[in-house]
Amino acid sequence: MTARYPDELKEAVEEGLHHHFPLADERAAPVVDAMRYSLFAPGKRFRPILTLAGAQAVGGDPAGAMPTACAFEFIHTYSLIHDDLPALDDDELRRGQPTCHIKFSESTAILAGDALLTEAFNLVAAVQTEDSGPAIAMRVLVEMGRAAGLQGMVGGQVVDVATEGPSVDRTTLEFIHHHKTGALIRAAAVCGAILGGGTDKQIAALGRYAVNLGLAFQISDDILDVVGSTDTVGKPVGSDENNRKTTFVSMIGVDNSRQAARAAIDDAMAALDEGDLERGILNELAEFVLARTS
Ligand code: GRG
Repeated sequence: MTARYPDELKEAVEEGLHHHFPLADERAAPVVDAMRYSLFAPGKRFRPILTLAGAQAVGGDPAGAMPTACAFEFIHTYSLIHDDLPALDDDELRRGQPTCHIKFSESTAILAGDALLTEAFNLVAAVQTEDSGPAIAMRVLVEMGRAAGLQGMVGGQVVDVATEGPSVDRTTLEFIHHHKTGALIRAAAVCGAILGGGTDKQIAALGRYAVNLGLAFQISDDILDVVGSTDTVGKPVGSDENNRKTTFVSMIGVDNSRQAARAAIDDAMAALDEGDLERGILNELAEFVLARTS
């Protein structure tokens, strides 16, 4: 199956990232270079696209959500940089190029990640507040903070690190996925709907869509680690097995994993109908997740 990817939104995000890249004193150049290197490496821009699509799905203007969309990509890039560090996954290839600490140094990579995370919140607090007003921007900041911190990505990473080696049960695996990957994906979509002026019902429905999309995204990542190629994925495949990690594939096999991803996508699409949301791009993203090769 060849799924269409929303390239027009991806291009808009690329422009947005250049536009909203933070200004810095030239003495910070070594870290700024590392931030640029990782941020402008070829990524799918999945989370910021979801923010723009979320705004559009509730009838809002996607352009009005661009600062927040970019902030989500800053946070995502920080997580990749830090996750690749020797103290965590110790990876040497990301987005088809040497990881940040290999290209620069460990200390530079740590600071580049720290700066991207912090600048994400600055961007929303300053620029999005100016565009959307303090009440809306504050709602975005709360969602973003929850998704990035202990109740989300960092919390999921803690459990992931703590359970390395021994096999984990399905409940624990789903906890890790929902927090480590799903929380940011959910928040990216929900913030788009908030910025687009969605109703509470629409925002909740979009949240359910994105939780399921995030689960399917992670299951497909597990599948790609077994059946994908390093060239298209842009990072080493087979690493889950080499690191003896429990994944959906190691737990239930490739075919059942594909079925689990399909079931999650079916639930995601049902949520869209429930919330009277425009399917358009959200449908494309769901089809992409099922068919992805990168
Ligand atoms: C808090 C340090 C820290 C880490 C959090 C999210 C995370 C844990 C680490 C990121 C690394 C990782 C392999 C996460 C699993 C989720 C995932 C599939 C990430 C890759 O996202 P894509 O496919 O990547 O959207 P691109 O490069 O396209 O943006």
